[in-house]
Amino acid sequence: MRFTWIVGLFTLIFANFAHAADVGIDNVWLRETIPGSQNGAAYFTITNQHTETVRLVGATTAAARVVEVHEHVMRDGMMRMQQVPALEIAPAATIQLKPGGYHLMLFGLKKPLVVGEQVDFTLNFDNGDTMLIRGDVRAIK
Ligand SMILES: [Cu+2]
Repeated sequence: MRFTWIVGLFTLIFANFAHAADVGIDNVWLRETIPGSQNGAAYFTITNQHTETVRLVGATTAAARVVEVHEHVMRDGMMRMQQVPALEIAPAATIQLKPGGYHLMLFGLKKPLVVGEQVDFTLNFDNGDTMLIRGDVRAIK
């Protein structure tokens, strides 16, 4: 029982190290929660150091009920958000998730996000790889 748990832990750590060599994540942050809002957004910079295209298809966090990859698009003269089924990062490419662009959308926050807190996410890629990342909650400017 205990042995199994330890092997599982090592597998998890190894998987993350193995993946970290291929995908670089920098500057993970979230917006502090606007009073009354149940939703949030997370941003980071993702770099593909792999020789093949990497596709980010989703994420999970204990901090929210649902996480989706979103983009902003102009439609009928209005800026709107919509889900991106897969965020494609070409080999050697870097994509910045930022306000007004791509972001992780958090629906159904368990509690308001307060400046200085940290939030963990598991990123899910289309090949079944996962990656743990941690972000800081920052003030809205
Ligand atoms: Cu959104």
